[in-house]
Amino acid sequence: MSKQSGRGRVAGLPEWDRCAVMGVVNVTPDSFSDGGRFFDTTNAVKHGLDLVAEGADLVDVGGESTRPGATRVDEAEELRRVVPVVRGLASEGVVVSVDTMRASVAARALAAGAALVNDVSGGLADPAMIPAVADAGAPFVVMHWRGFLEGGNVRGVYADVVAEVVDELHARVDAVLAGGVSPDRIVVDPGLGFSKEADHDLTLLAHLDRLHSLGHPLLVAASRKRFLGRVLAGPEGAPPPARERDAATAAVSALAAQAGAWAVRVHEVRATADAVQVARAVEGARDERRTPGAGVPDPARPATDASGAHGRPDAPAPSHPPRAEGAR
Ligand code: PMM
Repeated sequence: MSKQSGRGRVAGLPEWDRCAVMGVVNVTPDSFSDGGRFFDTTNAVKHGLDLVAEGADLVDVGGESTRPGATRVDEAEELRRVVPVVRGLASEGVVVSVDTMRASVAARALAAGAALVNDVSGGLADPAMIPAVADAGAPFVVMHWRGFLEGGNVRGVYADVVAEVVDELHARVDAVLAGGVSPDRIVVDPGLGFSKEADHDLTLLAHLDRLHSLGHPLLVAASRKRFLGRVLAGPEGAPPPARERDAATAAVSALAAQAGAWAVRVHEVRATADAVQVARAVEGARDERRTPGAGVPDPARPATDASGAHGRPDAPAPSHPPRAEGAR
């Protein structure tokens, strides 16, 4: 099996014929790379629709910044930020993911039409999260997390970052399964930048195959993160600001797609949509050589729709919209 076709699928979501693109809508005043830009419902919904038009297959809506040192937003405020945006996007047929550590927010977002719960704490921050996801029959992203980041990166000490992240994720997946979430609805994520230094992030990216050993589809969320700033700055230089890391992000998207990631989570969608499309075409050419007649994928071919508790039969055709000749 090729690496790309080994990316797996998630029950309850559409099935894409390549690495999926998850666009980010942060409905926050303080997220590290786009805080404040989409802080009201109308702007946030419009931004989500723009991301879909640029090639996002699903849109991740979050109302709480996870940057180090951020103070937690209270539950009522998180609900106020997230639920109307989820409802607005879902009503337009967008496949919506909700980025939250709170069970109550996850449940209300699912009721408003979200199809996936993305919890950066992997169910650790709120003991009610796993039962809520299990009750709803929703797909669940389990990210590697060692706790809230107040007080510096004290938890970011590893003897072998790959082995420890894999082991700790394994334990979380076991807990999620024990809590009743169905195995075919679990996605794992190494949690780049969370209690990790730049070298840890790079080492994890170099060993995505080891994360595949967990046996669940893999989400890679490198977008604009600090380690990319470090790479671009070189040993002595000053890192470029977060919003100047999109080309580097797209490079990671291509690498992740090539390594068999199920999806990549990004702020700037267009370049990543191109990156995963190219990765798919290269994979198709490799398959064609192995199996004459298999062919390069037709970019206009819509992805297969999957059925399931949270499948959205009205989801937009996930292949990226054809771009006008000479548009860029
Ligand atoms: N990173 C951020 C937020 N949500 N979700 C997942 N699954 N994985 C991540 O690495 C992740 C995430 C960081 O915040 P941002 O939205 O400002 O990039």
